[in-house]
Amino acid sequence: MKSAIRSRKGRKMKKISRNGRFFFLALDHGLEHGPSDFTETTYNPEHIINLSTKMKITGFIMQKGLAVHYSENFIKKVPLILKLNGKTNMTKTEPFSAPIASVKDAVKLGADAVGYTIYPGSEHEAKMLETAGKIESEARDYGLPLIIWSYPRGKAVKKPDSFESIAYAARVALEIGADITKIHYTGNKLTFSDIIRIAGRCRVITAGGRFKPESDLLKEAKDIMNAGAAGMAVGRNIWQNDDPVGIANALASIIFDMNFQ
Ligand code: FBP
Repeated sequence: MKSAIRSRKGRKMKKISRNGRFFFLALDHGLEHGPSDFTETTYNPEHIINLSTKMKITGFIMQKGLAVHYSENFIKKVPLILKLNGKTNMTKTEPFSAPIASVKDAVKLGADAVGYTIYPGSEHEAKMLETAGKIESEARDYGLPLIIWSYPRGKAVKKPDSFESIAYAARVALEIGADITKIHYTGNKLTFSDIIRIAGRCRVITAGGRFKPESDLLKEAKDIMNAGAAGMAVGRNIWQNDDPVGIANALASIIFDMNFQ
């Protein structure tokens, strides 16, 4: 127990948090979904990357390619969270997120944390868990926090959005040793607070999901934080908004400034 607590403290969480909470901008969709998520304005990654420095975020999630090509635009102003694996949505086979960057790459690129996706329930779960285990050890050696995207998926997972599936996925992230897990919101404050308890000392943040009206997004953010979440990581609902900085900072006010019971 003691050594687990020590190693957890060894991770440099401060750089990616404010008031103990997290708010990350996600822009790894170019790989995950392709250009269909973007518009003529956002096709060029530089547009959002440059705006990120005006957002009250505590981390910017991207794949290695964007970090390699654009880090000079934001590094030292916005903490980098390097996503170490990914997949396209062109294949319709059992989900597998392939490693495309290493913890060493993250260190060389000046990252402040690393992110890794697992799909609990997939036929390829074993491979993803094995790599997650190695990444957890390496990230700990470098003092880098590990964020696990834990999305239950695959043909064996009949109800990926159910309480049971999401709770199990969150717990898997704790068992791997993740500092933070990024999961989908259940849509219900009460069940979500149970999930947060099930994840224990692994902090829980949520993905933004498909674009939704601002009022729905802000209400959801309040509910998620009220349930006891540690923050959010949002992509499309920020950069598909006509005012990405405005909506990001409205979310930041909820995440960082509001008191939740
Ligand atoms: P959003 O906030 O846009 O939902 O992004 C969250 C995210 O997890 C991204 O990090 C990732 O690129 C994408 O969703 C994966 O989407 P999918 O659910 O289609 O696999």
